[in-house]
This record gives sequence, structure tokens and C-alpha cells, in this order.
Amino acid sequence: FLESQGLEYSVTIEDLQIYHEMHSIASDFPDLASRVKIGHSFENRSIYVLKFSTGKGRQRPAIWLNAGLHSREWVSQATAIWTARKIVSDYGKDSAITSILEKMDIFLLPVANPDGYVYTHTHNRFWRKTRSLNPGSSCIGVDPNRNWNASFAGEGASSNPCSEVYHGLHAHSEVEVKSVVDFIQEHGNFKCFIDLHSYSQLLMYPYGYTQKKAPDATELDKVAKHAAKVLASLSGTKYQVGSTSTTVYQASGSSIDWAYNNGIKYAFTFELRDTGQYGFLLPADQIIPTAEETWLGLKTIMEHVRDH
Ligand code: ING
Ligand code: ZN
Repeated sequence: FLESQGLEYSVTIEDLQIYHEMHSIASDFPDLASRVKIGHSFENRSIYVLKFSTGKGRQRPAIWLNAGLHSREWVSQATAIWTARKIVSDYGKDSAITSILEKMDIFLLPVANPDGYVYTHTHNRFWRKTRSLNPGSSCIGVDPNRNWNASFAGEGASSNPCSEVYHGLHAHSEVEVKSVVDFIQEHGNFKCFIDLHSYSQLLMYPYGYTQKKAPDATELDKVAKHAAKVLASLSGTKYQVGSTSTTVYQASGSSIDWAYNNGIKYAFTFELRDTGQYGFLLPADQIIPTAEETWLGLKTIMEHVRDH
């Protein structure tokens, strides 16, 4: 429809409220939050992270909060931006987030796949992948959660560009993935990587690419179970906990497996609300309740990282 109206470029990412809110948070709290451009998307949209830091000068140990890798999972981007506002408003008031930020920096990426996110607003609400062109195919996009260098192109990913789980031509072929990889490697001191998706109410840890247990599986399971319990304490939302491959399905090339294999021990994926009644079309009145309960789970994990 939009194309037929000649309006296909009418929604730039800057038109989206979530980009305005990132800018507002950074300008409202200049001593605590800053906006960092880590790269640009295939269609040349800026990729911004919000950096929350109370320390000056050093590469403090850091936490990466990722959201929106899959564009149609709208409650994940929404939860991320709510979380950003929560961090700046609770710092100095809530002892947990205050003490976390005394020791560590938090980097939050609310829209990891901006082209897909715009496309879900303009053309297809259920678009999952990036919007990159695949040479020799008329199908568009790569699954950005199969494109990381962790058993790339293994079990649970497809070599068919038309598939929703197409892994791409090579690891980190997607500029959106490469931008995160380069930033994290250049920084060199990340301790925790959390990726927000929806839906299914799951809290998972590596591995996805194999049924084998990760060396730290016992500790990660304990942390995740504790986080799920604290999350449920707010309004009773039940999460299932386990490794990706044993909880959903085998999936190679995922973000948290890459993080884990690159020395970031505390690597988790949340699958937020719901369990399928509304799925990706979660009603608006569930957005803030989802963000509020997720925040309790995130804080529980971050407190564990702080103390270990
Ligand atoms: N689910 C995830 C997916 O990428 C997942 C499941 C999580 C796979 C972590 C691998 C690692 O398929 C959704 N809904 O995207
Ligand atoms: Zn997803």
C-alpha cells in the first residue's frame, strides 16, 4: 500500500518515538546516560546504544542489554526503552541499580535491527529478519540470530535465503550483527550479555547449537531460576528456564552462544510475554507490566554479575 502511494521512504527511523526517547534520556541525564552510535544498518539507519555510566576514564566491567534483533517482537524494543528510563530514574534511589552502576557500565541497544523495525511499521508487521539483499535470490534478509560466529551454519539454521532462519553468506555478514561484535570486542570487558526476544516466557542460557552442557550451565541455571522467581513475584508470570537447545530447539549462530564462547559468561536470552494467546501482537496494556516484571529479572542477573 505504502509503495503504491509513493510513500515507501516516509518513515525514517528518526520518526519513531523510540529514537526520540533515546535522545531525550541522554539529554535529560547527561551525567549518567549518553547515546553512542555503534554503526549503521544495511539501509543506512543509525544504530544507537545508550551507555549508562557513573565512572570516568576506564573501561569498567560492562553489561550488554540487547533488544529488537527480531523486528516483529515489539515488546522487546518497548521493554528495552522502558528499562532505559527506569535506570535513569531509579539511580540513586534504588539500591540495587545504584550499586550495580557503582561498579559496572550498562550498554543498552533497544533497536538492534532498525530496518526490520521500520518495515514492521510500514509493510509487514511480522517481518523477523534484516532487510539485506541476497545475491541470486529475490528473497530478502538474514536471520540476525543465526548470523553470529558460533557454530555458524550448523544445526537449526537454514542455507535458503527465503527461510526465516537463513544464516547468511558468512558469519557477521549482517552489518547490524557486525556492529555489535566489533563494539564488544573493541571494549574488551563485557561480563554479561542479555538478549530480549518474544514470545514464550522463557529464560535461556547457552548452548543453542548443541545439546551439550555449557561448562557454566549449573551456575547459569541457578541464576536464571532465581531471576525467573523474582520476575514472577510481581504478578505471577511464569517462566520456564533452561539451555536454548533443550528448552526450545537447536539453533546455531545465536547471539548468546557467540557471547558465551567469547568469554562473556553471563549470557541469557529472555523470551518475553506471552505464551501464544496474542503472540507478537501483545496488547498495549501488557507492555508496561511486561517491562516491570522483566526489570526484576534483569536486576537479579545484574546483581549476580556485580558480585561475581
Ligand atoms: N526465538 C529464538 C530464535 O532466535 C533462540 C530462540 C534463543 C534461539 C536463543 C537461539 C538462541 O529463534 C525467537 N522467538 O526468536
Ligand atoms: Zn526473536
